[in-house]
Amino acid sequence: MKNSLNNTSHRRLNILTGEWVLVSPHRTKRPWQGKKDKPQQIPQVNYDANCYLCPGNERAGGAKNPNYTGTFSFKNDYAALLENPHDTVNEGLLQAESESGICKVICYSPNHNLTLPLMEVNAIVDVITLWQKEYSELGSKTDINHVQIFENKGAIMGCSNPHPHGQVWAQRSIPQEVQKKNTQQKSYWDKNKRTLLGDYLQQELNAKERIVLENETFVVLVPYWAVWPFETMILPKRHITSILELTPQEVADYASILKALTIRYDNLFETSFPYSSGIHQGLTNGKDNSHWLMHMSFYPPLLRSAEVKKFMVGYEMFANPQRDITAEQAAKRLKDCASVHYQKQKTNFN
Ligand code: H2U
Repeated sequence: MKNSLNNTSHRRLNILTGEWVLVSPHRTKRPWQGKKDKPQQIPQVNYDANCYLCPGNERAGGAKNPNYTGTFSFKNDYAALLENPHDTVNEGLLQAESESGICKVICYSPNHNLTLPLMEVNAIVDVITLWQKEYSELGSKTDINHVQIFENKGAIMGCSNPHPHGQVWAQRSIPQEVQKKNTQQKSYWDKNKRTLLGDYLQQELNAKERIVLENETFVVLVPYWAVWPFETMILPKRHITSILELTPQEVADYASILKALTIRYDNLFETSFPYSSGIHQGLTNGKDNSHWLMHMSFYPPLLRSAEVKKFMVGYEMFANPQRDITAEQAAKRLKDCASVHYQKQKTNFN
């Protein structure tokens, strides 16, 4: 890090949300005797008769999956958002409003034990193509103003099943994380007629301190304001508002950088690396969303090994997020990881 903050407590601004993170790099050597979580194991079988996402199996709600051979999506049997809106409550200080939407589950592959880093790039292209289809179909409905594509990976992140899958929640209102980013990007756009994240990316490409990976279309970096120890963001180099604007070549570049990033994640602690990832992009409210630059964020919980995670407790709950390892140190650690998956490295030596 080029400035004097490297060894001292400081706070950094998240320009996308307007919130701050406290950084305490001097604290990285403190002893740790706390909780260890079991590392995430990749299942040994490519079909599990008890898995509710494997092809041909019955789901918990009684529906049967088709014998799908590529990607597959279905309406969540336990959807958090219901399709029919009900009443509004407005009683003095008690305020509530009905919220409607559609929740779907997206299976990345029929193969129970494949994860993104172990999938072929072509198969990841198919996942992105399905994301595009869902974003387009759900987003074109008049009562859907935002489409959230995300993935929880690993039991530690609350994922219910190791079968490779993600989710889409599409809804009427704009969720609050997205609302914050919408406001910040809109005010920068109105003032500068350039995107906030496009200008931020330029500054990062010049500084070179937090870049993890780069190809023709995308850059992976650890954001200056990262909260999670090994948080990253995938950003496009040109002004792309939503995944629908990606050309076929850009989709292929997206797939290959997703694979490259998740391989490095797995290699960092030689485990199937847990995270929540999500795509933030233009709203589907029918308005001009030129102020948006699409981006995908990865929030992984692991801190110092496959077994020790970062806790968002105490100060984080009552004050604001805090981290010890700096974004620059995290970027270097990820960048230095091998580009070949550790499981394949071992196979090659045999
Ligand atoms: P995770 O991505 O966090 O594992 O969630 C999986 C979703 O799958 C969860 O929202 C849904 C759950 O409601 N699900 C079904 O729709 N059908 C099933 O048979 C089991 C799980």
